[in-house]
Amino acid sequence: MSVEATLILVKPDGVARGLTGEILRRIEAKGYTLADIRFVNADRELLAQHYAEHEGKPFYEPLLEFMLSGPIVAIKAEGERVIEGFRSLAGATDPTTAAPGTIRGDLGRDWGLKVQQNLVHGSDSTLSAERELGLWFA
Ligand code: IDP
Ligand code: MG
Repeated sequence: MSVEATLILVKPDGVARGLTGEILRRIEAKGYTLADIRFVNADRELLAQHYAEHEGKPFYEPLLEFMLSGPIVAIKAEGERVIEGFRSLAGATDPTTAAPGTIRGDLGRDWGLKVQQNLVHGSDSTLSAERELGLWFA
């Protein structure tokens, strides 16, 4: 096993709903270390780089609008296998069907909007984690 670092974002819906503390609590309760944390009002350029893989998809523009709609809390978390571990804590992308016990499953739901407002982002690989940490903790 190796100690990894991952990028976690509390998206604008999570911050607006006052769930930042609950999400941090779950990360810490799992035993991961909070290595860095910052409040970010992201600009379009940062978000376009962050979500480059989704450019051209139907939900891309609404996703950027959503991510621009309010402050985001960016977290660098560390621990053994934290990348897949946090993805597991977060749950499936669609909060309606995300498993109970996960952040999205317990706290998220479908609000009938164009974008799935699913509270959190977590890097999905070591390559993504390095790239994304470089963007948000430049
Ligand atoms: P992930 O956040 O679980 O890794 P991705 O497929 O990387 O999911 O999508 C990035 C974000 O785009 C999702 O978290 C969600 O907010 C939004 N999204 C993904 N798929 C859809 C969709 O089919 N409709 C609306 N929004 C979506
Ligand atoms: Mg993703």
